[in-house]
Amino acid sequence: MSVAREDVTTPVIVGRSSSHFTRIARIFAAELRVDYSFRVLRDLLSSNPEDYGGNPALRIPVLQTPKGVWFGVLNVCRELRRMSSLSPHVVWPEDLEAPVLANAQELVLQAMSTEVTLIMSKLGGTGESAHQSKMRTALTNMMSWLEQNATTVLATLPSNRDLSFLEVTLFCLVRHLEFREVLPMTSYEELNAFCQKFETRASAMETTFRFDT
Ligand SMILES: N[C@@H](CCC(=O)N[C@@H](CS)C(=O)NCC(=O)O)C(=O)O
Repeated sequence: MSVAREDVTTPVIVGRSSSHFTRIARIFAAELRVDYSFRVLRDLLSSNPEDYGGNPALRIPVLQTPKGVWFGVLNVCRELRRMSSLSPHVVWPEDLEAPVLANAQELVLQAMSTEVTLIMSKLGGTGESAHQSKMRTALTNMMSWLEQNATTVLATLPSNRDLSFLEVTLFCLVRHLEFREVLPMTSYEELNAFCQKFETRASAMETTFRFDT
């Protein structure tokens, strides 16, 4: 189903229930109490930008609103914040001034992208190349860094925050690595403890990863 931009009165998130980038947007929408309809991208191998809400990068999530279309999860989350009638204290990437926080955000987003590349190359049907094996090493290194620094990261974030882009992305990354069986996560104790706490939020419970049917 394709939704023309002129017809959008309720915001539309284009994505997949199995996508970690999409889940970030949906968690933000739930936390910010922004209603939306969800348009599932059925074929991740489609080369038609229309299937991706018009995103020429052929990536999800995309947010369509009466104002326009938003590509990329950070843009989507920022627009959801502007649309919300609530005023929670949200910590954004540019607020992360301590190196441990800025580096954590960088590594979380990089790990998410590396994971996407590993999954997509598997979907493409090729065997593991030297570059893919390097990416797997990088992914493991990044997750070890995040495990070692998780306690400091969480203690350094502003204590009066309601929500942070860093925590939402970290949560979606860890749970997705498990869900897609890209990396066993049982030995990452600090990250698991963080996720167990984070997933008591209604926004996390409502957006559990699943494959769309
Ligand atoms: N920079 C984008 C990346 C989004 C992204 O990589 N999404 C994945 C799904 S989780 C995707 O669209 N993959 C399709 C592909 O790699 O071809 C963002 O911030 O939203």
